Amino acid sequence: MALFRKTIDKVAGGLARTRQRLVGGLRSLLTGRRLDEDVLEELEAMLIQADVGVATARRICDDLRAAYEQKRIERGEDALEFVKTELKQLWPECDRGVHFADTPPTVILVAGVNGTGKTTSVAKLAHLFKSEGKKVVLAAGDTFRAAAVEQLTIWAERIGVDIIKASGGDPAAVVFDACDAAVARGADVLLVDTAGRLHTQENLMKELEKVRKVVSRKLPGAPHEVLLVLDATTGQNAVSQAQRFADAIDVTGIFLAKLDGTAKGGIVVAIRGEVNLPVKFIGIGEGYDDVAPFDPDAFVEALFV
Ligand SMILES: Nc1nc2c(ncn2[C@@H]2O[C@H](COP(=O)(O)OP(=O)(O)OP(=O)(O)O)[C@@H](O)[C@H]2O)c(=O)[nH]1
Ligand SMILES: [Mg+2]
Repeated sequence: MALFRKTIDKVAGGLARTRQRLVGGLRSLLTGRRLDEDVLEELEAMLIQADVGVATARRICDDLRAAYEQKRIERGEDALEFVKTELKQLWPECDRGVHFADTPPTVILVAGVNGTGKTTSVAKLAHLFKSEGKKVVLAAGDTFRAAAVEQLTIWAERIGVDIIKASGGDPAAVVFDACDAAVARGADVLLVDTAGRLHTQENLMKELEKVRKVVSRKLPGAPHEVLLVLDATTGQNAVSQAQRFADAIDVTGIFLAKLDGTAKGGIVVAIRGEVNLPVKFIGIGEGYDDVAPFDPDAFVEALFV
């Protein structure tokens, strides 16, 4: 319970913008009002503006109208509590935990479009796993962008984890070496950073497949996770990126970065509604500690604190 509270407080900091806009807006709309059609319409618009998705916004409003007509709720203030409960119910039990290997190392590939926050998210995961007592090794699989290896090296030093870099420019070769190093060093987790790419860049998508193949040949069962990093500030774009990447490669989960940078944090809801992939982690700042496993209850509580 104390841990849950701590998570809520941490996530709440990162959700300040969304809370101010969405929950602040709902509060001032609903306080002292009856739930007439005008109010319901405005409420629906606010949910849509927060990017929860049109269908979900409509459904919440329909449920709210029904509850009002059946006198299950009466005051506008009760509607806020109702919305909160409805939001929590959007996520049935689903597979949000990390799939760890039975025999370490667990290999996690981190992929996504340019600039979404992949390298920072790798650092955050490294820190998170390290703080759980796991030995972490990073693979600098972005051999494309000049400063990428340097950027990851700085994170590795700050966090205090090993990093495997390449001499050449082939990410598959780096990952090949990194798998060996992870085994030799008794690592629990190998995190692989990759270069940014669009799902339409066929050669780069093939490169990613090659990396995956190398990993699976070296370590049967690997990669155990392929996390797609999405930038929450890009709104519905993030949703379509997720759909396209999921079609192109086997994504196992989403790391939703930069939630702190948007007032449209409802995108978490839209991803739930429109993409058949679990959000496993959220990024809520630029520091390596600005990360939390995604927990719907904690998320909604944090939104409404
Ligand atoms: N506010 C905020 N900024 C973030 C978050 N995650 C990443 N960033 C910032 O986003 C920018 C890009 O982050 P990177 O980790 O370099 O992104 P990337 O996907 O590795 O970029 P490429 O390798 O160039 O494709 C940096 O300025 C990060 O500090 C986050 O959760 N919140
Ligand atoms: Mg990067």
